Amino acid sequence: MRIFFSPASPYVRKVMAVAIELGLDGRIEKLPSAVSPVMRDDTVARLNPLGKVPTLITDDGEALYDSRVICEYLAALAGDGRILPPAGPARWRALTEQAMADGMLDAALLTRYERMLRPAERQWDDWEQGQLAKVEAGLAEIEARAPSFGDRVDLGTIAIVCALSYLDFRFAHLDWRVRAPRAAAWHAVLDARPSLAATRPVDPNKPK
Ligand SMILES: N[C@@H](CCC(=O)N[C@@H](CS)C(=O)NCC(=O)O)C(=O)O
Repeated sequence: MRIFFSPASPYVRKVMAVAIELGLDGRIEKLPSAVSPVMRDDTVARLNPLGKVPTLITDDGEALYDSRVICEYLAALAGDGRILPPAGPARWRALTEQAMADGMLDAALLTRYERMLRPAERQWDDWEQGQLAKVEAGLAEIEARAPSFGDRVDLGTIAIVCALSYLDFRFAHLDWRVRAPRAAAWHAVLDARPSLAATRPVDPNKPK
């Protein structure tokens, strides 16, 4: 399998962490990408009309996206029932937590694109505030749920770690730990797990 990859993408991180958990990472070759909402990467866009990463090319040559579909595909390939429980309340909980974490990321990313890509005179503060309100509400929900997470490792908790780490990576000024101390303690433990430690975000533009 091959995956269009970015070392900074939290969605790619989620997929790669899941692949490591499932023992499938060695079967996935990383392909470079240069995606952006204002400058499409034609190589990616030829396979995924949305022009986004992650996009996975299966051994059968099928292009799969987005990260949620890829994670479900990898779980099915591995015959896994732990990362994505096959049925029942554990499945709906993992999928809902993934949707919440990915939604926080969608909002954070829109904010970042607004600030990094839109010309300064066209930027809209209310837009940023609206998106960051989603991030904050998600953070409050994670803090409320944190005592129940325990040592559960599934698609929901992996997605949440990726979302919180992305805040560290691109929104350090939000200082989320101050408002979510229980989530912070939980995050520190799960983020040190090999699958997540090996996939921490890296800014491709910063010297190593
Ligand atoms: N819902 C998608 C989101 C993927 C996404 O937004 N990826 C970003 C990189 S972190 C991207 O490709 N951005 C380029 C664009 O928006 O055109 C997923 O879960 O895979």
